[in-house]
Amino acid sequence: MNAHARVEQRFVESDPYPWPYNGDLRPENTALIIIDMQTDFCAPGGYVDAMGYDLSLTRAPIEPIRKVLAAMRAKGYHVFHTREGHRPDLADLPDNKRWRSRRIGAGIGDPGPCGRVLVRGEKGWDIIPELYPVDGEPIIDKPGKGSFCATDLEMILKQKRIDNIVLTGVTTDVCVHTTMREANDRGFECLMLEDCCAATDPGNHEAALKMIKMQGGVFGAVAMSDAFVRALG
Ligand code: C5J
Repeated sequence: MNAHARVEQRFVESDPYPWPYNGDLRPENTALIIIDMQTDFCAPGGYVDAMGYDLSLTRAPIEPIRKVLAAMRAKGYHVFHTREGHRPDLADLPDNKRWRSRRIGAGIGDPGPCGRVLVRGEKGWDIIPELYPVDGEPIIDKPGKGSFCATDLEMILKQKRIDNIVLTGVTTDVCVHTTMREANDRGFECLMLEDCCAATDPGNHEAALKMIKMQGGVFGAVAMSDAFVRALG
């Protein structure tokens, strides 16, 4: 008999290839990242609401994410959360980001119904109760769209020997896509869960999914959450 135990391969039914590419899907090497499911992005009185977008779009992934989160927690997978936000003194807020947001009536750093828009520590900046982190789940505070820019996410992922990243949250075309691109460039194997993400424009959501699948999966693969949960066994 072979002295080496045979390692079971596990794949998710996904597009454009069964994910992960090498079948090495285990709790030890795989992390769920829930991106920016904050009041500012998906509840009344926050940043997205102030911009006048339809909150039912960014709220649609809450229930599918909740199911994936429960399944992954139960099986001991890594879970990370991110929050977009700036220091109260706005030292990390680029002038052009503030200018652009003010121009459309949702000034970052300005007072709003949920406190100062996208400012750390304010009510609007907090993660929504349905998806609140539990002890031991790293929370990455990021000033930009990508979760790797000006954060310690890469260091923590490397330290925990994580190879595979499952992306969820909002918005598909902005923070989730930027994070996926950053992760793919760093060699992480990425899966976006289609129904666990949303954009403020449905056309952008669809386009963002299509971009991932080009060139044989240029940024990774895309799956529905039920297929993903099935693959966890
Ligand atoms: C945006 C994000 N859209 N979380 N942030 O400004 O996607």
